[in-house]
Amino acid sequence: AAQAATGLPKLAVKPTYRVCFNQSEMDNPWRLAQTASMQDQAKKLGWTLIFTNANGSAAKQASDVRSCIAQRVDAIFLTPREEKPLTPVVLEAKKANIPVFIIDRNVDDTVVKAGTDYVTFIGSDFYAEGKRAAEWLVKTTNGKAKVIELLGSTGSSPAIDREKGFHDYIAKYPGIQVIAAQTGNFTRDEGRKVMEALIQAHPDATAVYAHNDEMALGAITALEAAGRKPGKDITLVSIDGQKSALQAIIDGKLGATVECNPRFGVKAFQTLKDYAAGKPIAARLINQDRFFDASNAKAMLNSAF
Ligand code: GYE
Repeated sequence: AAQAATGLPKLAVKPTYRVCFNQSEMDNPWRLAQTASMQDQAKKLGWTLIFTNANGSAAKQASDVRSCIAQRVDAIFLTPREEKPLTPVVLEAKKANIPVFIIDRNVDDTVVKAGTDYVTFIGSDFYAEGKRAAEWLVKTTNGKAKVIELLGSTGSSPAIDREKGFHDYIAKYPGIQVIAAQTGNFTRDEGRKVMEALIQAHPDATAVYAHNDEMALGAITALEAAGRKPGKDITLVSIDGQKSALQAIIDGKLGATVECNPRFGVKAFQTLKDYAAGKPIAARLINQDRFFDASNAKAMLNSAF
C-alpha cells in the first residue's frame, strides 16, 4: 500500500474511526462553520470525534494534541493556530504512530514535511488569496491607493501568506502603497480598535486590505464612527466570503472578498479513508475558492456561511 512506503504511521481500514479535531479558537463565523462541518460529517459517518478548542492559545492547542496522542486516537485533524508552536506535536504524533492531517492552517514546512511527517495539508492557497485581493484593488482603484493593512494572527500561515501574496503583486504598481499595517488578530473587535487608531494617524488612507472579513467588518464600524464613508471615500477588500461580508458588499460598504471555504468535513474524512485504503495522497489538497463582489454577492448570499 502507498502508506507503507512513506514512513508515515499506518492506518487500518475500519468501519468507523475515533479521531481528534483540534480547533484553534471559536471566536468567528469561519471557525464556527469549520467546526460544524467536521462535527456534522463525523455524525453522518458514525465516527467518534473528540473536539478540543484552544481558545486562541497555541500552547493550549499543543497540549490538546498531546492529550489526543495519550488517548491513542486513530488519527488527528489539526488546524494549527500558529506555524512554529504546533510543529513539534506533529512529530510527537508520528512517533506515537498516529497519522496527522493538517487542515486549513499550516505548520512550519521547513521543519516537517507532508507525506513524511504528516499525511497532507488540506486548505486554501493563502498566497493566491492575497494576490487576488491585490489584483481587485489595483483594478478598482486604477492603480492608485494608500492602503491600511489589517494583518491576521501573527505567526499564522494565512497571515504570513496573505501578506506576501498581496505585497508581491502590488510591487509592480508604485501607485499602490501600504501606509500602515497592524494585526487585528482575525477578530472583529480588534479590527475595529486597530482601525480606530490607524485612521486617526493616517487620514489620507484611501483603501483597506483586511486578512479576513471579521476585521473588515470591524474596520467599517470604526471608519463610519470617524466620519468616513466605506465603499465611497475608502475602498475595502478582504478574505473569507462569510454571509455578513456579502451583505456588506450588497450594502455598498465592502468592495470584494476572496472566498476561503471553511467546510472541511467531507474532504477531510474522505482523505482519511483514501489514506487507509492505501491510495496515494498528494502533499497539498488545495480548495477551489470563489470571488465575491457587487456582481454576484446577492446571488451567492444564501450559499455563504
Ligand atoms: O480566514 C479566519 C480564521 O485559518 C483560513 O482563520 C483560516 C482563517 C480565516 O480565523 O477568518
